[in-house]
Amino acid sequence: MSSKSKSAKSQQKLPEVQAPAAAVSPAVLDFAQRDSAPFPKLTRDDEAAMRSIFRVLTPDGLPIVNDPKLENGTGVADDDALAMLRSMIRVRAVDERMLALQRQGRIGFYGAATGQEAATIAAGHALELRDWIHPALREGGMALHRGYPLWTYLSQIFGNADDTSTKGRQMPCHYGSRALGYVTLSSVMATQMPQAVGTAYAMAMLHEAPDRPVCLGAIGDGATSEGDFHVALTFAGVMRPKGLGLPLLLYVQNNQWAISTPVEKQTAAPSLAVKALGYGIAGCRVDGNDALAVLRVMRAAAARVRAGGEPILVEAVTYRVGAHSTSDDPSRYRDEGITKQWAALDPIDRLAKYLIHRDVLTDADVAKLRAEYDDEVRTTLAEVEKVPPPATATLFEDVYAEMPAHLARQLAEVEAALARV
Ligand SMILES: Cc1ncc(C[n+]2csc(CCOP(=O)(O)OP(=O)(O)O)c2C)c(N)n1
Ligand SMILES: [Mg+2]
Repeated sequence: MSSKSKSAKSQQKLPEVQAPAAAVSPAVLDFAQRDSAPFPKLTRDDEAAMRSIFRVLTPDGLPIVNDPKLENGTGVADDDALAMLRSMIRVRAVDERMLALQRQGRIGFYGAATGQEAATIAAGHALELRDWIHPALREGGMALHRGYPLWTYLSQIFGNADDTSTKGRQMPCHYGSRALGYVTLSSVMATQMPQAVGTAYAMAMLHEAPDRPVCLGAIGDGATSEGDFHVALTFAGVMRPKGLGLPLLLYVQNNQWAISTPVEKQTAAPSLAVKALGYGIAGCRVDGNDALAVLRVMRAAAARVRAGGEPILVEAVTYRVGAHSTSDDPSRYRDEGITKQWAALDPIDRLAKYLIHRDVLTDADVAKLRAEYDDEVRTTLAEVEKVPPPATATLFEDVYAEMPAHLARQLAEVEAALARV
């Protein structure tokens, strides 16, 4: 560029452009301003519950439901709300740290539940320890909430010698614990549903109503398009062990995206819960960013199926604020301006504001909790990273009761090769 045109350009007066205020997306507005629907009846006749959304708190954490017949007016004890908040903050701390670690090349993969902590933790909190969970990718926090040690959780991500659940043979996030009734995650979408039907059937055969262990099968919105979802709902509708309903909770975290496919492309149905109707079982929708609402619905649903009632499909409406996984870049297929609007409906802030409103916590207490869990993750991580990989022999174990000669030979070859490097 010549110096003449340069100076002409610099003298040019640029028009003052006012950045337009980000328009609030109609979907976000509709979600944020929705009134709470009445508490769902959890029967197959309650069609309204399959379209409208039950919630207890406003997006600012103020109670919408204030029923003098209920504990605290909301139906949730402060201890329960606090226990959930703690786990939600802890999961956020783990997720944030794991995302950073993957970017630094220290772990290979991670799937965060950012923005979905209420949907995950409150559903887990509604269960008893003897209940079973068949989780999908966003439910790792349920395992932590049940007592899965952070050490083992992080070891599974590294696939090190302390990865007692998968012995370094699985991708990160595939935690599992027999003791905690937390079945190892299967990556294959929707497999959780028929498996959960089977586990619920077993619970019904082994235990008597009204006190049966319950099984929760969890999937995402995208998995509702898989054949397994429909297979499971068919069985859930017709299998009646001992003449009773299955102790089964089918739980769908509708985070509105299945990697790059939005939920509108997944189905033309007015909700995912309404799909239960076609199979003759109960369904309902709950605000998945409202821990109190999720807890109340899931507790009522668990009590009902425990006692012998019909199985229930619960759709928790939430939003995947982050990427699908560390292998994904959502800015390539969605408007991240809208994501920011969903992020403003953060479930952790909402529950924290409620507890501050109730004088259970102060702002400083919440900040302290965040710092405490951040610290726990950092210090545990520093030690877990020092744990060596699993022993070479574990590559060849657990298929046969006794290692056959050809595998023993291969193990010896691998060990000899490793000794040379
Ligand atoms: C049967 C099958 N098809 C495709 C995939 C690849 N895949 C992994 S996660 C995913 C999207 C899952 O979306 P959703 O069910 O909404 O759950 P979310 O990840 O949003 O929690 C896909 C397509 C898979 N794991 N299994
Ligand atoms: Mg999804």
